[in-house]
Amino acid sequence: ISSASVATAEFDFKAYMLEKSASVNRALDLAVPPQLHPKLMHEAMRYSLLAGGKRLRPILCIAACEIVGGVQAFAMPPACALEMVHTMSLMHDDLPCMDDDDLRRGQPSCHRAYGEPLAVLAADALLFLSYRHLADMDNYPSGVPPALVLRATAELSRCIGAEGLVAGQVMDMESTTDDLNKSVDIDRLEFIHRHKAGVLIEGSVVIGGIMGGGSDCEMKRLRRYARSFGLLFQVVDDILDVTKDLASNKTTYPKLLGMERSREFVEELLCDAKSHMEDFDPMKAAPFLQLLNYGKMLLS
Ligand code: GRG
Repeated sequence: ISSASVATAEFDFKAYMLEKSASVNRALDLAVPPQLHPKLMHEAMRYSLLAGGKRLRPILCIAACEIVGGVQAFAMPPACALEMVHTMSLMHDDLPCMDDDDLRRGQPSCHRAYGEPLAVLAADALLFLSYRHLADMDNYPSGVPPALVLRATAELSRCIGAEGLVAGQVMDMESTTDDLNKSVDIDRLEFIHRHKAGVLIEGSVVIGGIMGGGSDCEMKRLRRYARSFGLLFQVVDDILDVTKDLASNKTTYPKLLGMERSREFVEELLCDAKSHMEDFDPMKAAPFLQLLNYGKMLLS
């Protein structure tokens, strides 16, 4: 038995996720003060940001900082910034001009609770707050080099804009059609998944690695892990949608590849992601390995 499997078996994943998400929630609560004017806008920002959610991106960011030898406090401001960006992207995604969703994280979506104009503006405000929070050196313990924050800022911008989230969303919108002759092919579906979900997951891991002072070699391994994990996360989601009959006219991996090949693809991504964790300290790699197991467990 390898030391990695011993460490993974001994690691209490549930307790880890609960403890990390509680720290992230405390930091997010402080990051958006409730009493500022305009009051309703701040209320809407907090309504969406503090509504729950797994806090996957901030936790990946903190875990990546720790795996390369950094401490949680170095990664907390970018971790919060990542969750703000993720939340604002969900707020925009829920709008009537996009997915028109009534519910998000178990409560009425922001535009349902506060109206469309305020939901747009509260999401915009969260996007800019994310950069302010990331760039403000007062949010870091002393000794964090501003150059790392600058690198993290560049990485975040790359993930969000025309090469990242927004590109994935545009491609997804262009691909949503009832016309069966205009079906989405596998390359296009992979592009959408990698950009809509994958890039922010990759950014979370990479930004954590940057804040922890990871070496070039460590950063390469972290990025590769995150790329495979990000796609795995979406293929698992596709399989679950089809299994639970939620996919309707959505193009999914099982629709294009069949269920068996999609499950094999999940295995391949899992093996690949695992291989990039091999040279890290097994105790610190345990959350990354357990997240992969968790993804696979959802399918069993
Ligand atoms: C960034 C300016 C800007 C605009 C956003 C609308 C849009 C452009 C992008 C949409 C991106 C989107 C909705 C991607 C889906 C991402 C995803 C996998 C959501 C589910 O993530 P979980 O499972 O959710 O981590 P919780 O609620 O747990 O955080």
